[in-house]
Order: sequence, then structure tokens, then C-alpha cells
Amino acid sequence: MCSQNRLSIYYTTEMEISRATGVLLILAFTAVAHSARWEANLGWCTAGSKFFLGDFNGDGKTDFLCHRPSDGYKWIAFANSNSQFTGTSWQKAMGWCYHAGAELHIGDFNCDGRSDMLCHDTNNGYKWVALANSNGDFSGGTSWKAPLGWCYHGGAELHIGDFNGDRGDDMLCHDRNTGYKWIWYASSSGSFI
Ligand SMILES: [Ca+2]
Ligand SMILES: [Ca+2]
Ligand SMILES: [Ca+2]
Repeated sequence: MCSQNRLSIYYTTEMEISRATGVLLILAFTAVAHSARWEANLGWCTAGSKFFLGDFNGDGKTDFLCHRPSDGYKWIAFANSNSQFTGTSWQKAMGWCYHAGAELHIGDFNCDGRSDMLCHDTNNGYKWVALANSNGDFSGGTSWKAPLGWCYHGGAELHIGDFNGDRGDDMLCHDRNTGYKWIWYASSSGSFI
């Protein structure tokens, strides 16, 4: 049999790229076991706290965030390399988004792949944004704030989503009485101006 250019993939062991003159490259595979399920009694973010999801360190794996509305304390648990959780990765007495009427939302507002926090005041429509830093935490606190006076009337509900497909999350206001909708698109820096 004549030798020829060839790409051979042995699914469980290696991939081999060959030309007629010889083997050019062999990539050996290492089997990685992924369990279909995970569970643990973490005792994490229990009564009196609110549980949120987001990819705060931008590694593609969804992480946990815990917010205590009584004092604004925050905890983050990053998903590990096995997409599992062992406990708190970062915590801080931020005192962020805990005043009466404050409502915490999660979204990536500055398109950097890391989930950020948005605080919405349901009494006056004020907004605060805290951008996740490169460590995937919020040590820097508030990144942007403004008295937008947006989405706080009776029946208003604030929702977060990327409506224009620029990978930055935007705000949608839904009036549950009339069904009216408003969208405010985020700027590339993660603000609403
Ligand atoms: Ca993550
Ligand atoms: Ca972000
Ligand atoms: Ca967007």
C-alpha cells in the first residue's frame, strides 16, 4: 500500500497527522472523566440571604454569589476545574445594595465575559453598577451610578438580558399591569447613559 497524506483519529488514544514522507504530528489524548452529577451539603447561602448565579471570573463556568439583604455582605464561590463547588472563594462586607427598596441583579454589563452586579432602587429608579474585576470579585465596589429614575413606578419589574446581541447585558422594564415594555441598552463601559 502506498503511503499517503492522512489524518487518523483514534478516539480514545491519539490523533495522528501524516504525509507521504512520514508522520508530522501525534497528539495524545488524556481521558478526563466528567461526572454527570454533583452534590454537596455546602451549608452555603442559607436563610436570610439571596442566592444568585453568574460567571464572575469569566472562565466559562457559572459561579455562585450570595447576597445578604440585611447588610449587603457578599460571598462568591467559584466553580472549580471540575465544575464543582467547595465553598467560599471571596467574601466582603461590601454594604452594597441592601437599603430599603434595593434590588440586586446580575449581568455582564461591560462585555468582558465576567458577570457584574446592578443595584436597582425600586423607590426612585436609582441604579448602581459594580463591575467584576480580573479576580472575579467586587473589591472595588461601585463602578458607576446615576439617578436614572427608571423602572420604579407601580407595577414595574426590572429584568436583565442582552437584547441587541453585543454581549453586554441591558435592562428591560416590564409593566405587569399594562404590558408596556422599555429597554435601556448598556454602553460598552457598563453604564447606562
Ligand atoms: Ca466562573
Ligand atoms: Ca463584566
Ligand atoms: Ca446588549
